[in-house]
Amino acid sequence: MTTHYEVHGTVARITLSNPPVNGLGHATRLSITEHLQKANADDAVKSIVITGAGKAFSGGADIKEFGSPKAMQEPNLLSVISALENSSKPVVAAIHSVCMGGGLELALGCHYRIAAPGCSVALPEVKLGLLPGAGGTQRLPRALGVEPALNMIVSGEPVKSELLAQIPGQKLFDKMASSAESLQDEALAFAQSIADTRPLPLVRNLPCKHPKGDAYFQFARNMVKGMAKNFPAPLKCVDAVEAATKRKFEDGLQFERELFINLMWTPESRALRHIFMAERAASKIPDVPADTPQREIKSIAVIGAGTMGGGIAMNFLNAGIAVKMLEMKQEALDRGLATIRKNYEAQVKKGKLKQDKYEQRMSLLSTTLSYDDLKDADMVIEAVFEEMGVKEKVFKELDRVMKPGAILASNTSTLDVNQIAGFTQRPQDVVGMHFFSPANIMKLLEVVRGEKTGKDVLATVMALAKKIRKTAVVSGVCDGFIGNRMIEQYGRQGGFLLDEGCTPEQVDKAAEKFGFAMGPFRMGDLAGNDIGWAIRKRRYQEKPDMKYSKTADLLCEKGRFGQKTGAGWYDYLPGKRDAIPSAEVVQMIEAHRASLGITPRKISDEEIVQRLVFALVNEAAHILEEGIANKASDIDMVYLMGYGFPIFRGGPMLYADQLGLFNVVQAMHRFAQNPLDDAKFWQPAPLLARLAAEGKTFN
Ligand code: T1G
Repeated sequence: MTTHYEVHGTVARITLSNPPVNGLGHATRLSITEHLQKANADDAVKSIVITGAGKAFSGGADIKEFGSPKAMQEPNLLSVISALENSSKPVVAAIHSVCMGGGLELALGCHYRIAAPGCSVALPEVKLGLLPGAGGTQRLPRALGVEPALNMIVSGEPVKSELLAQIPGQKLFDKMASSAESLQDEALAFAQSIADTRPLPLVRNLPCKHPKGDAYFQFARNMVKGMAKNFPAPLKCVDAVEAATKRKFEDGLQFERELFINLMWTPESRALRHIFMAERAASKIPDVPADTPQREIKSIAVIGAGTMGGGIAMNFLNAGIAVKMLEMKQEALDRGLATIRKNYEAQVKKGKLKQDKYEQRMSLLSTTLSYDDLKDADMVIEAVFEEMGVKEKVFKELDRVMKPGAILASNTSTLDVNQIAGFTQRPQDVVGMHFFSPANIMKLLEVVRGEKTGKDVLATVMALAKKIRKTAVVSGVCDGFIGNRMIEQYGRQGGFLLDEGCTPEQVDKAAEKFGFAMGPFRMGDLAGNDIGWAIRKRRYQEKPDMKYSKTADLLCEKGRFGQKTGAGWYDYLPGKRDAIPSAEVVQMIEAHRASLGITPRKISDEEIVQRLVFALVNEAAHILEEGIANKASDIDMVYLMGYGFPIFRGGPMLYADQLGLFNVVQAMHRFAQNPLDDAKFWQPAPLLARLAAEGKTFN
């Protein structure tokens, strides 16, 4: 049973018990109504308490049920709430820890609510591309007031229970418990005290008005329109709350239901729900059990105080973990320290970091020039120059000095982690931790699993990633791991598009209209075109038959590396980052086309986007079938968190699924006909071809 039932004197208590957060799945909903009936049928019972076991009152509807018939199977949440409202005996919700979404809606259907302080209260449905679908948009404005309710519903952000209780005139909480520990006893006593009070108060009967109705909602719409770009749900939240002030309760409820069901079917909601589950699934590694013992990490060493080393160190300082940073020369250490200070001071200036917190973090940071000082660290992360010879020297030193059981991690972005592990006598302790620049900002962390990397090392690193608030995705060892291997195909298509008739600006604008934070050429100018240049030079040696456009090389031969040299695919005014289309670059491209005898053609935005995105999808399908990535949703997380793929599209794999893999493969066959493209590359990866033929999806 997913709820417990017990009677204390004349009070029946129904306790939700559906770990991890008392999600209101069908079994729980059914069990609530059965126990409610039982309490109402028992003459000895005069009043009822409903509460949640474990770490939540309730985290809301069971997201795992979404899209399945179970989500709407009776008793659905509306029916459960209606049963609570119509109970002949008073029902008191005893709220603690987490009360979110359908959990709050359920509490609003009770006659009374008592809350413990410190409880996170939210209607976060908008973060899933939805709106509260079980009366929340109609009851919360009545209980809390229109404006505070609308703010909560449109933002989806949690508010502490004690703050809500202070809102003048609020009817959300009839009583605040003095503590979480005393909540249950106080709830029983409260339930006893109101047992004979009639009529039973119903939130639905409370008035719901706003003094400046139309003007206020117009203002609300204008505010929301700005932040809701690409997402339909926030504006629908305004519509639903406005309905609460203008329609009878039942009509408002019906209107809310229509809006909710429509939003449930939007691609944006599908994307946001996919991301919610994908982010949590990423930390689960198929062959590493959740209870795998972890190594204790109390102190970290970072090798290299450059941009990456400094950013990496900050992640751990922010999580309260001591860091010892090593460099070869004092001035490099001083520079690294100064950069960390500058980053923190900027946050303090913006009011994002308190001075005492800043000082506390800096107190956890120490530096050294000697490897011997690192011997007590529980883990070391190397962030030195991306060249195997340098890595070899570092890992041989680490193997010499680090204590047994220390984790030896490399921040390499493409090099072979197995080869790096081979420089040590302890390959089981070696793992890749590929941070994305800027390392203290970007959420993505690729955890690169070597052939011999220990399962406890993986479990430790994945847990540590959560602690430093990173989204960690496990990758196998290949050139470029997951993200950089895919972005290489994306960049290749960008080059071909220039050869065939596009300007950099046209390609970027098409990609940015699709929703990318930045198109391929603006991104190259930001990251530095010389990085890709170095990789291509390696490629020309390793894979001489791999086809590339020469435009990027021509650009680099002119020293146009991007913002850092004041010119790249675009021109830049000194000290400015605005990308200005460059006549010189356009002429360079045109001259190059002419030298190849290419007659430029008009290429549609649709073709540009399909070739860029399907290149990602096809390479990702190879990555999946090679076992480099464990699941398609991991690849979506890499691209969403590390490469600016539009959130509202859910990632390249979900986007392909939503388009239909059959259609993706059809387009690839068309691209393969183009003599200026790479027909070999556009052969669908076997996994993609099979899924498309079987009418299946990646996710
Ligand atoms: N349903 C099912 N599982 C859930 C869940 C939910 N609502 N919320 C969390 N989980 C799982 C999660 O997948 C993970 O599982 C575990 O719980 C711990 O989550 C009609 C339709 C509640 C604040 O949007 O914000 O109600 O990975 O790592 O950091 O209007 O989870 O362990 O297998 O996040 O302590 C609205 C979403 C639903 C709340 C806890 N509710 N959840 O945070 O743990 S829509 C939400 C959260 C709705 C009605 C509509 C957080 C949390 P696993 P976690 P946490």
